[in-house]
Amino acid sequence: MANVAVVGSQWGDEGKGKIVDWLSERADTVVRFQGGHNAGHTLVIDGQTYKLSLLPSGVVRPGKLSIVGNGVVIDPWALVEEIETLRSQGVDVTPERLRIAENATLILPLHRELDALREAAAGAGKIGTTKRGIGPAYEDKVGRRAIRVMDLQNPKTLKAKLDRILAHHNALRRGLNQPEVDRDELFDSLCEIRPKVLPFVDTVWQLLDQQRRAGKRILFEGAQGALLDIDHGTYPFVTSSNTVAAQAATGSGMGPRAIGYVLGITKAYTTRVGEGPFPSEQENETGQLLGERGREFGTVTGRARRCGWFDAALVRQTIKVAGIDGIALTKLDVLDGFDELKVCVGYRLDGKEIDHLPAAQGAQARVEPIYEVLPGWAGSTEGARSWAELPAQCIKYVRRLEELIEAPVALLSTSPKREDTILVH
Ligand code: 2SA
Ligand code: MG
Repeated sequence: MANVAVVGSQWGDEGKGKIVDWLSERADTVVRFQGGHNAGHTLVIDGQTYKLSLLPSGVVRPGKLSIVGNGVVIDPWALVEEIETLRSQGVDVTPERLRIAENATLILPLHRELDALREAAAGAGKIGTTKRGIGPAYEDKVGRRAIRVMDLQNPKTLKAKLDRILAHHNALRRGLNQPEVDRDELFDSLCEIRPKVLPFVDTVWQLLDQQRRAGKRILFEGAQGALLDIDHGTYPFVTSSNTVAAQAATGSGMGPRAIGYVLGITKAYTTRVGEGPFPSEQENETGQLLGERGREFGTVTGRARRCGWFDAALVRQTIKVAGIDGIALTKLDVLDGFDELKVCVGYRLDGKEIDHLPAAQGAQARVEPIYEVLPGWAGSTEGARSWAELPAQCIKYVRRLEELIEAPVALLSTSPKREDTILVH
């Protein structure tokens, strides 16, 4: 089996956690390569529910190596809390099982504060972030003043690095009428957390190279979705990292040929959390029904997700920019019992028909969806474990989606349970 990268093909929450877990059974190593604890992956294994934010899904399985790559932004306090919660659930998170890239960027409390302050001040212009400090931490990374995991290893140079980052942030905070951050206090709190982080730190690119040479199977676990990508998403209503599959290489310290297959996780309808355009959104009974039946609430923040019909035009687009080879179609059972199902196949913009979402913010807000109406199916698909168990109309729906998105369905998921997965040949 080739090394697989799993990415979301919509706005996140496509059900990646379950699929990654399903695939991790067949992998040796699971790697996170972007984002931070803004992700929320729910895993249900043997009736036990695990909620992961920062750690790779492989961490709950014995015998797998989990890696947090350089492309991830790490809040060390959130990291330690997640490790401790897992330990209390009986998962032994040891340095044999988990490695963290020395060159990953740290999220500091000042990043979280800035994220929340900006959102509060933005009024109608807010992004709807998870307020975890993700954006401000990536800004400092690109601004070349970030504190990185390896800086915890060297307290002597850490003070000078803190002076540098605080010169920037304290100026910003003065402008926002916020108290300045005290260098020594921040230094002390980082020194307090460091013994809990340092045992996991490693030269991850080298470790991954050794694994590759030894023929180990590596699974790259994306967070969020392609429409939240900083370059290709619905900018500025996006997250601050690249969420497409190419980032799996950069964000873990490997070349593009390390990835053999890109699996795009795709929900059979569409959801989005936070602000921003959503052409097929249903702010009506349909949207409400999808939300209730699909239990569409954020893993991390508990926010209700906006819901709408499947947008094939958008997924066709993300399949291209994310380099998706095939999709895993999830939550098909949520569509059980609808008389008819609408699928967005393109848009109308200023009287013209277009086949993709334009890049301009104003145009994205103005497009009107063009729908194709497909018959629904009677009966339940929940828990189906073979193609033969699906109603004929349901198979037709899936086949039509494949045509519209120009990619094959490789996996079908019919419930949150790991066993309820159909491999499509
Ligand atoms: P941020 O915090 O800077 O990354 O937010 C920027 C935008 O990215 C969206 N975003 C997400 N959308 C869906 N799911 C996400 N993760 C959690 C989950 C969300 C939760 O998987 O359940 O618990 O609410 C996620 N993370 C970021 C966010 O809504 C903004 O639109
Ligand atoms: Mg999620």
